[in-house]
Order: sequence, then structure tokens, then C-alpha cells
Amino acid sequence: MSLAAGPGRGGGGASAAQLPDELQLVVDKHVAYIQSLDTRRDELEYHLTEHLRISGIYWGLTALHLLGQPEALPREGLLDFVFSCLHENGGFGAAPGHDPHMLYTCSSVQILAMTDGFAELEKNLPDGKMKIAKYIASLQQPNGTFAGDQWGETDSRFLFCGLLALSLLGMLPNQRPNEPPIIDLTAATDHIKACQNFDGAFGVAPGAESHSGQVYTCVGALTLAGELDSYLGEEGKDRLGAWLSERQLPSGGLNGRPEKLVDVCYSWWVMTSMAMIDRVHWIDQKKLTSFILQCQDPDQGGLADRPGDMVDVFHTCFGIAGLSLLRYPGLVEVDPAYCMSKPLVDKFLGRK
Ligand code: GRG
Repeated sequence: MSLAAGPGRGGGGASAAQLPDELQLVVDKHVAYIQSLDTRRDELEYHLTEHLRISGIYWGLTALHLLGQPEALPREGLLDFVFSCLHENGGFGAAPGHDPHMLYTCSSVQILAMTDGFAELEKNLPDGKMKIAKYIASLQQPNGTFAGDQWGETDSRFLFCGLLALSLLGMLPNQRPNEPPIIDLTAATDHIKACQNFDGAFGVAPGAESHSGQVYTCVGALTLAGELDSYLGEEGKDRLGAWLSERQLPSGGLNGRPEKLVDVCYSWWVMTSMAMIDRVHWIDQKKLTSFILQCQDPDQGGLADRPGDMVDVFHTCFGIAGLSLLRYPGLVEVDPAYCMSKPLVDKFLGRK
């Protein structure tokens, strides 16, 4: 059975209603699960996850967009929360009172893009877009990479988040060829290239073990910089694609690196990297689809890392995003670099 191109995706494949029970995505349950998350303030887990709250909102909102329910969370409440995390220097913390950090600044910019909130940003912080861009630029290091915050830890995740957020702000040097560059994009991509290993994959820093999460950040950064094709070429894509395709285990699920357990989130990190190098067909898509669907809680909604485990919003987002890449019927198409609805990103960036 083909799961390709369902309604709204321009193809003639199966619709969700034609699929057998074990291949049904419980869309309404997932929407209700995400809507319920902010009402669980008396649960320990709510407080234990405060340090990543704004990313949690990005994960939930992205999942809702891909499920075709972009308005299932109240826009005003989302914007109020985002602005309560904003600092004078243009950075965002994970929650009110938390220090600004690149990861949460990226999630905040993504939420602002998804909620069309940039006009409100200017009311909360005059010249807000430029202040956010300058905060991001201030974290670039002499060797081209980016720190996560003022304390200086570096990681290819932070570099990618910097480029992604700048791109949504329209402030990447390749988006403004006639303006003085706000960051050194060549130094940034040189650093990413130095993170590539002999196996064709990428690590968190030069010389670090290949990991598919970092493959996403490095391939995504090269995509945003417009350098992916010229740098990798077909041979580089084949070598990286071979390493990524070895991430699939007999259960159909994917792991992040050799000898590790499968986890539904790698359905995103691995598959979107495959999408950016045009090698999605190197994975058994039917088996992966089935694995992702087994990670659902069919009663309460949400997805877990593995079948039978407790669900959470992180795995819910990346499982659904993986299904979107696999063209599960009825889901909105996801943009591989931005991990947001592709129609939204296309419109937002004025892409055809
Ligand atoms: C815009 C989608 C988006 C992301 C922003 C934060 C970020 C950029 C990317 C994270 C990439 C990454 C490193 C993902 C991997 C996450 C993960 C499950 C790490 C677990 O690592 P280990 O070593 O697990 O605990 P393994 O599976 O290797 O045993």
C-alpha cells in the first residue's frame, strides 16, 4: 500500500480513511493532548520542564500546524507568553525570569513567525527584529561558530539556530546582499564543514562523533546558507545518505548513531536530513511509518520515544513531523530545514 501524497498534497495516494486501524493517526487525540498541556500546572512534570517551556510551545504549535489545526492554541496567550520571555538585549529565555539563550530565541522567533506576531514584537520592543538579530550576531565566535549564551558553550545546534532565526528575520547576509553583513556566514559554514567526519556524517564540533541530530543542524545550516549542493555534491550526499540509511533497525525505527536504541525523534533528525539530500527513498518508509504510529497513545493522544512509553510534546512534534516527511495522508507538508509548515514558511519568506 502506498502512503504517498494524500489530500491537499497534490497526489493521488491513499486518504487516511482508507488505511487500516493500525496505520491510523489519531489526529483529534493529538490535538486535544497538545491543548491540554498548559492546563496541567499541578503536575510535577510541568514544573520539571520549565527550563525548556518556550521550545515546548514551539513543538506543540508545529505539531498543530502539521495536523492542520494551526489555531488550536489561543494566539494572544501564545504571544503574551513569548513576550514575557523577551529581554531588552533581544534574546529570549525559556520562561519568564530565565536568562536569554540561543535555543529559546530560535523557538521564540519560530513562534512569532507561526503566529504572525512581528507587529506585536515592535510594540513590546521597539526595533525588536534588529535587536534580536544583533543578540544572535553577538554570540558568533572568532572561529565562525556560535555560543548558546553569554557563558560561551558552543555547539553546532546553536549555529544552526542562529542561522534559522536570522533567516526568519530576513537578516541572513545572503538575504540582504546590499547591506553590511550582520554575521560572518562564510566563517559559519567553514566551521560546519569542519564538523564533517570520514563517514560522511557530522558531529557537534570538529572531531566529535557523528550523530544524526547534529547531521540535521549541519545539513540545515548549509541549506540555509545555500551551500549544501555545492559542498556535498552527489558523492557527498551518497556517503552521508549511506550512513543515515544505516540508522534504520529491524523494528522500522531509526537510531541516532550506531549501536544505540531507536527513538521516534530520529524519524525527524534522520529523515529530514535525507530529504535535504534527496535520499528519503533509501529508508523503508512503510516500516518507519508503522513504527511511528506504534509510538502513539491511541487513547490520550501524544507520541512517545518508543512504543508503550510515556508520551511527551517533544516526541509528539518530531514523530508527526517525520510522518509529514513520509507524506502521511492529510498532514500538512513540513519544511525540512525550518521544521515548520512548508506552506507557511513559503508564504512568510515570499518563496514560490
Ligand atoms: C528547529 C527542529 C529545530 C531544532 C533546533 C536544538 C536543535 C536545533 C537541534 C537538536 C539536534 C539534536 C542534537 C537532536 C538529538 C536529540 C537527542 C534525542 C539527543 C539524545 O542524545 P543521546 O546521546 O541519545 O542521549 P542516543 O540516541 O545517541 O543514545
